[in-house]
Amino acid sequence: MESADSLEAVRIKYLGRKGLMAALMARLPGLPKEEKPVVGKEINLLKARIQKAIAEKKEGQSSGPAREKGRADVTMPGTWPEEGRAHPITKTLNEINDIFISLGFSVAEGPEIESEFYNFEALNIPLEHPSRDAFDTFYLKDDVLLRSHTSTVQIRIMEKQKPPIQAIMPGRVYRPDAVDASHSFMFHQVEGLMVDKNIRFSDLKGLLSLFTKRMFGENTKTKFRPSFFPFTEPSAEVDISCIICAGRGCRVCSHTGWLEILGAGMVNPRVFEAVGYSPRKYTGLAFGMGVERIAMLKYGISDIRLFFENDIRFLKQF
Ligand code: 2NL
Repeated sequence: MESADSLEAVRIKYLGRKGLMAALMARLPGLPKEEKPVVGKEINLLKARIQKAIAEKKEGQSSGPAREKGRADVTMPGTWPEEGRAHPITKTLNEINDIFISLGFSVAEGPEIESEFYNFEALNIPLEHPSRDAFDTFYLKDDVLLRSHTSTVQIRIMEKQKPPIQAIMPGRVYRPDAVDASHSFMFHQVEGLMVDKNIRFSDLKGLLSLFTKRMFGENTKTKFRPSFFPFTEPSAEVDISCIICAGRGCRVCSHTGWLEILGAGMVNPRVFEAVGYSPRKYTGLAFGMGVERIAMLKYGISDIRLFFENDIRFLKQF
């Protein structure tokens, strides 16, 4: 029974760089001219036979019932291939999508590179308006920029389709934020839009209360605070009762009992005008949330940068 080592010794003896076959080859130049090709061919044939014989021996060593040959310890733990999994942002995004899909929303996607019309003008954010600062994003050249919200996709849908519209738009967005534990120049957003006759603020409240309960648990309370967005009127910031302390007050909620999770409002009539809908005929609700923020709250992650560093020890935990 040959061991792998003795087989390797045989290989080196015959086929190695200084082996017997190489020595034969080295004598070729000394032969008469007409014999050279004949002998060279013979040597090559011989080499091939040796190679084949060694390969066959090797095969015999690794296959067959190794247990009987006494080489394998069957009590050793097996080896597994590393299993892949979804990134925590992808997981959270899928969860958000599934909730809205179950409520009859469709999912729409669009380009990350946009024009000023879709990113600003159509959303009632005029060139010189101060509210543009928060969204003023990365320009590739004049009038070509990375979108700062996925509302751009909603504008594209409204341009193409008539109400009723009920859709969510997940995707990457870009903002001029300095990176720290809770900010990133790139994050993922899910925006939602519902447009029809007689969509009311109560629909918005009902929809988002239902969403927060499905996402964070049945006992989650929802609170709407007045706010401002250029594309909605009225606008609200939406808080949920703290999922750590259930509203009693703790470090995570800065002892307020509440956590801010999304922005929302009724679609500003000027947005409808920009896409050619009649604001007298239709009303709409809209909302937007940062997926990273939702994932951080849900999984208790304290630094947004962990999502993008791709440290396998972090990613393995989800
Ligand atoms: C946020 C808050 C929000 C919207 C997004 C929207 C879109 C259209 C019309 C009106 Cl087409 N509104 N989207 C409304 C309110 C808030 O996002 O920045 N969350 C990360």
